[in-house]
Amino acid sequence: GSKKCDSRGALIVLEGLDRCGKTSQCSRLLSSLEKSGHAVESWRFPDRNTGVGQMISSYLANDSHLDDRAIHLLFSANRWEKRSLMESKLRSGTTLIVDRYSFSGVAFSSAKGLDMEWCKAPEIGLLAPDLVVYLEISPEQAAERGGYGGERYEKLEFQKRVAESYKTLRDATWKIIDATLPIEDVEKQLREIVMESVLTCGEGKPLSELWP
Ligand code: Z5A
Repeated sequence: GSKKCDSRGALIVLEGLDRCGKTSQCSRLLSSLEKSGHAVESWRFPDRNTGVGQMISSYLANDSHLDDRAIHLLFSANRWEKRSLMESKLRSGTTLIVDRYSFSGVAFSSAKGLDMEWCKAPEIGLLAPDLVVYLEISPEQAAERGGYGGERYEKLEFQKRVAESYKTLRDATWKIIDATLPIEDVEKQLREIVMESVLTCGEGKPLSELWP
């Protein structure tokens, strides 16, 4: 018979447009999983705390200019510098809730006109999420939430192109939640989907790599 892997944590990724509510939902999910006794951490990309992350942060704040391909590779490198820690956390049983991942990398860079396959290439070999949840909202509705700051990508026209890229990128395994529902309703749907994935990983689902 086939040998089962050990129990491990789940790699949960939340994706969506700016203002879709990912950050709010990640923190709610974190506390609900903690309360039910799970080992869990919440992560986000870009991780602005690393050296690479600081370059990304200054680019997003329009304090520096970088070639489209160069910044794409920095976003990817920012995930590569966290890969081994990610793997050891998951193998030691910690579930990771991750706010943005490789799909953001591909969606935002291809929205600038870069070839999608070129964008996907540097992500090959990163850990594949066990679950991708897309919080769906139209760019117009997201803009109405206000709080678009001065960061580089926070413009309606660009967010429209990002939404189109996400449409091309997503596959049948993604779970889509209507992000315009009240926060509590989104939270409830999200928790149910996530618990299912946490359970499967606890039962020994093997880790895999991008792109499946
Ligand atoms: N980027 C990239 O290009 N390449 C990459 O590889 C990666 C990222 C990883 C910075 O990301 C930018 O980097 C990002 C993509 C690009 N650019 N954009 N756009 P970031 O993580 O620093 O920023 P962000 O994720 O885009 O935005 P955010 O500010 O963290 O937004 P959010 O997490 O989606 O939303 P929120 O803060 O939870 O909620 C937004 C507001 O809506 C807030 O006032 C909430 O109270 C409200 N809200 C939330 N939920 C609801 C509901 N259900 N109803 C009504 N109102 C709600």
